[in-house]
Amino acid sequence: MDRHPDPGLVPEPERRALEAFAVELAVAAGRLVHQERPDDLGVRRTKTSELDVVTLMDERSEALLRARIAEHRPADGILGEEEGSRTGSSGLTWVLDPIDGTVNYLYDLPGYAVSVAVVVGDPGIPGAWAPVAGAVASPTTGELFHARAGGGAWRRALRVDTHTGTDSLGPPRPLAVSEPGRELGGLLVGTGFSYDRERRVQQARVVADLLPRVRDVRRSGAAALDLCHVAAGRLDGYYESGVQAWDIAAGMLCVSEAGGLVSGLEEGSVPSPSFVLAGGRPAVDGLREALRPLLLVGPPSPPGEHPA
Ligand code: LIP
Repeated sequence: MDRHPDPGLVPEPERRALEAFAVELAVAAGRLVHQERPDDLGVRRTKTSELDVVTLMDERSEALLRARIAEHRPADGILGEEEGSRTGSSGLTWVLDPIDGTVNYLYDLPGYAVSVAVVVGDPGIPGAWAPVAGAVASPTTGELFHARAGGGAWRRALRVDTHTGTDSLGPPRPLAVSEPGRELGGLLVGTGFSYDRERRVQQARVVADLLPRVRDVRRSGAAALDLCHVAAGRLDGYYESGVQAWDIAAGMLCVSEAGGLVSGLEEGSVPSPSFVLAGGRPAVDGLREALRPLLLVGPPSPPGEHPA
């Protein structure tokens, strides 16, 4: 297997067509989850922990995305957050987060999105895949972010007309990461917390150390949007442990096409469920230097016990 797949091997006209299809998919699913959210939305089931919830609309959104991909691109594989993977024969796989920010959505908070990416390689293995094109639709804030490898990253106004059920997209505006330098004190940093309570103990310890040293910390609840906000220069950096390929595939392409860097904890490493770090290069360097010693220490002592 190619451990370093190159999205540039997909011809530019095909990349452009894939980006347009990713946009179409994200907008359609974004409209569905925005317009058809039931007032009495509840939790249908839980996954990795009792905090990791699935709603009816996560399932409906993924079903819509899968049906359209099967209809228009039957040879492509699919990896979706709710229904898992289907192998394809084209070498391309669609990586779908039908609602990123599900807990926001459950509580009717606006910070959720539909994230759609198409990648080369195996999205189940960190470092064995790379995004070719992607789109993130944020229907409540009326924004669409999209990118293709080598084609730049873009933001467009997204208006969903709830009466007619039609969407309109504004003109594309280019995205560029911020350039605040590497000094922590000047950085507005996004992060997120796991559904695993044990992992949150370490995440709380890390953020407690970082918070007094940076400009401030934001926790939006949706990694795809955090990455798009980095791409748009609205956050100087973002880090999180515990995110999956479907959370980050489209957003990380937006960051890299906006002139930024997305990596793992070590310099030159790839993002993985254990860690993702994004921003302009100086901000990433500054954050890595601060976070590395915090993340490489052992697990915290259980409550009541004190380390020597
Ligand atoms: C969410 C991520 C977020 C993280 C949440 C959760 P979901 O994904 O986007 O960054 O902090 O714990 O993993 O479950 O809403 O698709």
